[in-house]
Amino acid sequence: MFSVFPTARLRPSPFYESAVAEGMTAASIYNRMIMPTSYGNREAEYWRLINGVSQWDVGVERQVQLKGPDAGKLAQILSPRDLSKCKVGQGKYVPLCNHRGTIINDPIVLKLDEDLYWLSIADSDIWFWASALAAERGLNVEVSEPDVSPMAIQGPKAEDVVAHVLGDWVRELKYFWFKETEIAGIPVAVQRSGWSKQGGFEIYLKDGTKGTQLWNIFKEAGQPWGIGPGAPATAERTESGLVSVGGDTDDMTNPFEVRLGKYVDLDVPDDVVGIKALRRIKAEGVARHQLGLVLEGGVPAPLGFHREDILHEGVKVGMMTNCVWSPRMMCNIGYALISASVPAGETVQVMRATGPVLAKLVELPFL
Ligand code: THG
Repeated sequence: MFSVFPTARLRPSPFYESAVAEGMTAASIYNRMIMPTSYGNREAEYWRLINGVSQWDVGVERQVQLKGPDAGKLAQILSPRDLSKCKVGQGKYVPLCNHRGTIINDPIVLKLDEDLYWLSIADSDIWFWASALAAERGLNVEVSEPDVSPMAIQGPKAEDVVAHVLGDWVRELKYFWFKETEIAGIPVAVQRSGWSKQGGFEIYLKDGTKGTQLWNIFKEAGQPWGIGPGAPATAERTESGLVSVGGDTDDMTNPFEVRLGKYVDLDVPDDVVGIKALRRIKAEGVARHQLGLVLEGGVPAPLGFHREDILHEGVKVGMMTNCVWSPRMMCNIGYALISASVPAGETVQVMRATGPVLAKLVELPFL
């Protein structure tokens, strides 16, 4: 048992008190914030996400706001995905890369207005990166981290809950599109999105003093559908093939290696960071690729702090970046980042802490 030592450096989410009140038992650190990861029964939380509706404190998904006449220009400079046709009210998933074409983050870019964008970021300091690039390129844009914190409502019954709170119009919202509105006077943006493949919405709270109030509105509204607390679920996201940048990637990984090539448009302008490297990588072909691993053994054996080596015919060909028990497949599954010369269908050895384990390579997603 441990508790969090509060410091001004480790920022609580506006939903932190609700998470504690709900009985949070485990947490991780993400964007220098506390991210709840369990409420004591991961298996029950998983099935609630698969069959019902789950409420997540994902306030750690910070927004990097670009505001001003050059906001769109900066958004495109940061994004190797073409944003020229992105409409106000639309979001797009974008792998951000550095000048070597290495993935440094994978935000959802939200276009709130012609001169206003949010990058809803994964776990790295894009605020520094964006403000440095804006200054270096002489752009007229203000880069900031606004008081905006997402809460996710995920699962097959999420739409009913969100429609109950906001009205049936949310049922018409297209994937990654969003709308700014109010809930009991609380300013929010509501988007069809979330880090699961079970469907759902994210409610971006625009007033950090209202976290508990907003949490309780959805908690109460969701009772008829059996809503309960949960968190981004490693088992579900792995089954679904979602990438966790920083976990499944290392400091050399490009988007093509981890199945994100479809979010790269090679004909974006030359001033887009990393695009020249990405064109070269695409032309040369990748050295590694990401596949699924189905491991032998009937006992849950998650990955700890370290990635584990993968051997093929006795030779190290890469690493397992993620491993989790799949309650639907009834086995341990994981991701391999391995030499592109080793295809799906092959059997490999994963060098686990407890000894070598055989695993079969498969295409992603698993389900
Ligand atoms: N929501 C918001 N911000 C976020 C995340 C989120 N920031 C951090 C992190 N998650 C960013 N990473 C992802 C990764 C995958 C997806 C979204 C954010 C995702 N991908 C789908 C897929 O891969 O199948 C769809 C992508 C597409 O087709 O455009 O949803 O969850 N606010």
